[in-house]
Amino acid sequence: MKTWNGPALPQTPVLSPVLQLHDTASGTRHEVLGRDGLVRLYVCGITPYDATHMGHAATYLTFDLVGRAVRASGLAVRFAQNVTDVDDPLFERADRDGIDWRDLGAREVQLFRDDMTALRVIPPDAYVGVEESMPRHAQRVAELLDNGAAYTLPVPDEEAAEPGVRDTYLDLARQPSFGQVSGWSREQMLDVFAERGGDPDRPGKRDVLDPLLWRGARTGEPSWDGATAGPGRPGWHLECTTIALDELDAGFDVQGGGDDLIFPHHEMSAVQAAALPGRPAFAQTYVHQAMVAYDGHKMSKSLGNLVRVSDLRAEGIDPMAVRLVLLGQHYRTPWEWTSSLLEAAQARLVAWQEALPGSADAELVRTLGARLADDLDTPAAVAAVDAWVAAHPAGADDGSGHLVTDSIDALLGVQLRG
Ligand code: 5CA
Ligand code: ZN
Repeated sequence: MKTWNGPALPQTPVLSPVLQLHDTASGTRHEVLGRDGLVRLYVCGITPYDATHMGHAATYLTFDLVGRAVRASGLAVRFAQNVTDVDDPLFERADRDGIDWRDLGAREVQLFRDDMTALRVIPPDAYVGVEESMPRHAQRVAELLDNGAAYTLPVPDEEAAEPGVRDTYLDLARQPSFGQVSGWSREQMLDVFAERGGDPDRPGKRDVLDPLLWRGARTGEPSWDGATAGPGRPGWHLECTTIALDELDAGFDVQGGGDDLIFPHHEMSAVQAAALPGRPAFAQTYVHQAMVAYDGHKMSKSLGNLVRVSDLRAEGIDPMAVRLVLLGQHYRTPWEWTSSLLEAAQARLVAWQEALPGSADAELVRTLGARLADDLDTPAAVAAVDAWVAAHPAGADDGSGHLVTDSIDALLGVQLRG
């Protein structure tokens, strides 16, 4: 898929320390060192049936900062992201609104691109939708069936689009690595499996938690040629298994998303990779953004308690103020969006712009790099700039250059100079 236009990235001559990130799977910190100077980053993309809200924005900003911190430590980044453009929520919303699901997806993906551009989020190198990558998903299912890692169940006659169609599941009992990403107990898994897209009540499954790899064609639902698996469409987790391995290769560095993806999505994406021939390793580090709430609940498209990036843009709110709200929060601490946070960020942006630091204070730049490398401690980085701005009153310009503004731009993604 087409991505979006990336922001210009100023060069900052001051090298930051190696990025350290909290890994969900081990519960410890990992150094993001990459291989041969390259860090491979996969971030789960949107399901495009409604507009980007602040929860999404927080998640994509967090991984934008991962990319910026990695670059600041002197390494290169290869960044891949999927788009869940074939899934039930899209079909349901399109039905409700009487529009074609492809048109709905295309419209919302375009809005996402515009939101990401406005927020100065660096685009992925590979932005891959499910429909455009369909044969690759079917191929993975064939491989899992061939090596005995998967099994099929007949689709009930009253649902089947044609006689003989089958659903395909991964047989978790054969996968010793199951559970290693989340570290959750079976009880915890069962608690959320159904509400997060699982089908524990499907008769005939060997284990109620077995993830759906391929959904056999149903009457009234779009379907594609699944070779050995028959007509149908891929299960959600398979989408990210396939795209991450194809675009980044085994053992890539970071898998990212919101913490609502820890289980089942990231757990299943990883175990499905481990079940493939050659048992390719999945991610080395799993990084999760805490949930952003609004009106006392997780901000979510399904609940409808949304603050949309596009609505704020339409109201004329400077996207850099939105970015500053997000930077003021640590990614691993849940928080709630409020209008007073936005007002404070707008005031901060004005203060930073008015100080217009025309300076090459390398010490501040070193501090910013160090705070970011410290598991993305953005609140501390923002506080360091605040302190610097307070010590350099409006108009102060020591004439030594633009290292400070360039670094705030490169490291935090906040553009202060027009
Ligand atoms: N398409 C899948 C991933 S493959 C998906 O989860 N799409 S999504 O549109 O529902 O969410 C996109 C990203 O935003 C995911 O990483 C999700 O974890 C994150 N996200 C969703 N709601 C919130 C929220 N309230 N706070 C923080 N992150 C959120
Ligand atoms: Zn995903």
